[in-house]
Amino acid sequence: MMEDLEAGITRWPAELEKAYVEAGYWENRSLGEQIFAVADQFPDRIAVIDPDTGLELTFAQLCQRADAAAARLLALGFQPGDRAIVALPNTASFVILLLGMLRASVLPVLALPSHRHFELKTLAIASGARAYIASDVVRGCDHRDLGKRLQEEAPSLEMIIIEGEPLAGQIDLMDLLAPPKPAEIEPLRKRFDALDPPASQPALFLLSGGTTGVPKLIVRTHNDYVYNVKASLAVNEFLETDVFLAVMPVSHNFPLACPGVLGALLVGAKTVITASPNPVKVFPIIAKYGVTHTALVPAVAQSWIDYQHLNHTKDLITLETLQVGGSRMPDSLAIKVNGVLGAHLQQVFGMAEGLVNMTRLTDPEVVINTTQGRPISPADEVRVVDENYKDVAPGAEGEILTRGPYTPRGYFAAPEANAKSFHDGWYGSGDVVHRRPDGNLVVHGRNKDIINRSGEKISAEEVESFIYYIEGVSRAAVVAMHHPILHEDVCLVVELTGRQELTVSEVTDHLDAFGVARFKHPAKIIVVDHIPMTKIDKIDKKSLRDFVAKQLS
Ligand code: AMP
Ligand code: DBH
Repeated sequence: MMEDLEAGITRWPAELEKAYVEAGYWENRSLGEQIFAVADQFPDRIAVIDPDTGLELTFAQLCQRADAAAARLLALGFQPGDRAIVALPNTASFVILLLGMLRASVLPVLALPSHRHFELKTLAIASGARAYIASDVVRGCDHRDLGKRLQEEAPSLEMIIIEGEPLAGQIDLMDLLAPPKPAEIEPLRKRFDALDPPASQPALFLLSGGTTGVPKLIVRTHNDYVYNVKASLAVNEFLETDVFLAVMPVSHNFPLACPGVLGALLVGAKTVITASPNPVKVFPIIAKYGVTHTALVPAVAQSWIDYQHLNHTKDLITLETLQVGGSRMPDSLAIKVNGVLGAHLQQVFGMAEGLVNMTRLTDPEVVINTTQGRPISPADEVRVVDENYKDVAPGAEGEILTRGPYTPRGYFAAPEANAKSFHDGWYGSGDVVHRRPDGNLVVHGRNKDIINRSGEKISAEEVESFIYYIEGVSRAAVVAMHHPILHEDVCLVVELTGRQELTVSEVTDHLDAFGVARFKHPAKIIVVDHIPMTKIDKIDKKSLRDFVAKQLS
């Protein structure tokens, strides 16, 4: 129920909430209601295309299915405010389900299909989710069995909802998402219009790629999330005649809401949603549907550039704007985007916690190629501070702090994490930046113990905690190492006692047994006599990273 959630949410100060409404940042209209209003304007336009299944839905059909899904969710026993973990790959089903959940005020906890037992169990416990919603088999992982196992350990998970072929006792997602009978359409519409939630309520939960072992959930309210999307739309210059390609996992804030799928829905434009970013598969899709905009991580942008450079396809003629973000885009890669892909680059430095920075399409080339942009809203506040939270001199490097109308004031029900990451209402992402006189930010690195593996954030501490269970490991440190494609990958440095060796495959088996997502597994292990320590007896990650870089060069 909604009331139960409130205790876990840190709200903005009341006077600021009022100011955000008065300034028009917060419209007091829910996300679902706004998408339905757009659909009423353009009922016959195509809203979603899923080239992998061939499904195409107009705005009217999408909304009808969403209302039908909402009714079926309530019939299953869900109540407004209940949570369900959604770990679907990129399919049209995701979009129908998301809108259906918005209509029923059942809150999606947006997880990844690559998450495994460990992540999902912790998420289920942290969110109190009543259901796990996934595809039957994704890249060799059977989510039906995974769901069964999860239910044993996370008692809140009453329902497993599966796209494909569910096991006995599990619910078929297709039954949930099927179109309503014609006679049901109007009554369903009336019913869920009447249940439209206040925009101050949570719309969904995003995951933070946090620094601690505990997954951090970010509650995004209708008011703040709609504004996130609309401010992104304006800066991305995405229009109703454009076509958005969702090809990075849409559970991520970037392809979902910056402006992403939700942006396309809110302007009445087409979304093409597909699972593989492989250029061999995706380039023909771009050509077929006339894709104009998409959002990628640098590693995927690199693969597109390499492919196009070799093949000189004519597939990208309609592509106008390529957003790249999630991890630092090397300047040397940025420079190639326009020449090779024929699209304008927009660098995006954002976070599920809120603040989104973008370069502007009208910026000089040098700004677009060498900076990560500036805040998308005039109400975003950014400070660059030293280790004592004092502002650094203009232009100097420091850690970024931010607050604003779409940057929540705390994680969900996580006082300890909040004490670390929020300072007097300012969110500290741990990114080290400098701000240029023109306001653009350049990301130099980070003061947080994560590995950014092609946009997926991995907590070093989390991985280390599992390594200590391996027999003979007396000290373990996980650090980033350079990877030519992913830019960063996971390296494990260990001190061993009573054994000489530790192999990658042993560690992988070990982490698999704990159900840790594969993308977090170390790709390289270095055995040392002594892991360097700081004066206060903590692992010296900085010198360890330098050591690893030297070892591998
Ligand atoms: P999360 O909090 O999991 O949403 O991840 C957000 C983090 O991703 C930021 O705090 C940055 O560390 C990183 N990030 C996102 N975009 C960029 C970018 N364009 N350049 C460098 N780092 C980025
Ligand atoms: O990495 C991210 O989380 C991210 C990247 C770009 C993000 O949340 C965003 C834009 O909004």
